[in-house]
Amino acid sequence: SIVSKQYRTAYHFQPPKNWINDPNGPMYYKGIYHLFYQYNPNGSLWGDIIWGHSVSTDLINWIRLEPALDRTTPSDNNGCWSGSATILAPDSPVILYTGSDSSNRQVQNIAFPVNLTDPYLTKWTKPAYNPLIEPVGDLNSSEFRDPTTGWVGKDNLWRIAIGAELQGKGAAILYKSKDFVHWVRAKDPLHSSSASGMWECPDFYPAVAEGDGSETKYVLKMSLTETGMDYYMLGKYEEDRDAFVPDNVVDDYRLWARIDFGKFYASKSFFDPQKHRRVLYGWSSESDSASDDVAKGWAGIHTIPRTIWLDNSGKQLLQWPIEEVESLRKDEVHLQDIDLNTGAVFEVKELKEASQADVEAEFELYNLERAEPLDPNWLLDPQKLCEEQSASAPGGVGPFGLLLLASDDLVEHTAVYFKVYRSQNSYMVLMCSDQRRSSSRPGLYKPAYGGFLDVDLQKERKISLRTLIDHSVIESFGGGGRGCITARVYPEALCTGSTYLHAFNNGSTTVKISTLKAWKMRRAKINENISIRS
Ligand code: DQQ
Repeated sequence: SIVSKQYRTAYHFQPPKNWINDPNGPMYYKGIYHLFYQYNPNGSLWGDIIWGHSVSTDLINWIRLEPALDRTTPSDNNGCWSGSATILAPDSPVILYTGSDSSNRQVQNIAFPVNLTDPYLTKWTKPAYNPLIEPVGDLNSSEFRDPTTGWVGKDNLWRIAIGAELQGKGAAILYKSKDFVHWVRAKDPLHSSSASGMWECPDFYPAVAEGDGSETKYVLKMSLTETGMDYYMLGKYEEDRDAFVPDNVVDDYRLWARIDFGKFYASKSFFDPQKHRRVLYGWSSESDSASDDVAKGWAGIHTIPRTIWLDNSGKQLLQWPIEEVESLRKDEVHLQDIDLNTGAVFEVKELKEASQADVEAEFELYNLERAEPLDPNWLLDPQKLCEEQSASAPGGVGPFGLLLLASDDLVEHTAVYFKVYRSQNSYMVLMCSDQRRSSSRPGLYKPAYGGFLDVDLQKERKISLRTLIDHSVIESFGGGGRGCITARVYPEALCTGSTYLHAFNNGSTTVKISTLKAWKMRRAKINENISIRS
């Protein structure tokens, strides 16, 4: 079984021990970032869920506080589940969260900070009038949870959305309130769709735009229980009807845009007024077994916070690790103009510690003529395509990319790579993260993840890849943040030896690494101890 400390992260968020899942209630309040999270204080499997709480001034180094919400009342004694923070007025942050009540119904509760002069908002209190919202009428009491951050309409009423399944459809149910305490359900949901079942952890917000588009686009994000993945839609918010209207309506969730193609779920965002950006976190669960998690004494991490914004075309979101993570970089390696011919495996020898690193590579394509034709059916299942067209299978333009956390004999490695396909008059880029050879340990979940990226190769024949490597985490950003893949891996080499970084090309045309920069990453200070008590 896995007992090695080598799989713990050095700069990804996790508590000192035990189980964590969803990020909850992220906010910036009076100079401090707050992050709450689903936490089991009693072990490393899901259960007994309460809200852990940490604070930070840079979103990278975190101080652990006492849990903010515990299972103390009839409306939450079976669990303090996911929810959000809203800052109602300059001096009043509040939390809305789902309680699993004494009858295991999902109800919505409120909590307030006890002492607003405590900058860390250490202690929270729940009023006796909880729950605020109960699953009545056509609501299913086991499919009704995860309230969003509130927003105010032109009529000055507060609004929130709650994840649900209504008559077999995924839905974000809308509620309105004058005082944030008394809530009335709107006649229609903010949005619902028969393309999927239950929506967990909905998130709804105006997108921060790259250009200055005249019309504000809104984002509706949902987490699907049926796939364990996060999806989003871009669209309009019609305020008079209180409806989100997606730009594209489809009847199959496989056609929805994805926040991340990999092991990434229950993400949540907040607007950071200090840096004028929207910041997103996700939960990445383990890919080892439950008995491994018991042996390790911990399970679950949060991804590095990402800035998320709308690209110039208005058609997709882009994501990039927040700039603060770069403060951990040291020992820069800088390579330029390396041709990767067919079959090339090029070791980046200068990177001495490949298990805790940040790598940025840019691949230049000389020739697109050999790109293989795209079968449109593949668009529905890129993951299967990554399985079939593996990194070692010879191709036309690609597969090329990086081999990460590789053992010295290359028997263990995770391949993160691209392959270019021809589709009508343009090109489509497949991005894959293949974990199937990531470890020789038994009992691990080792899928190949993937998705298509919308990179305009006619304009610029370059594809970039950024990867954050942190022991058991490989978080990759393709095409400048057009596609993200988070993966969990447990190489034996991390425990028995060193790990290495290589670039490779198994396409039939040469690809050039125009630049490759890599850094060793310092350890961040994350939740090392409870050092603040109130
Ligand atoms: N996790 C929470 C729920 C949420 C689910 C319970 C998503 O509130 O729907 O821990 O991972």
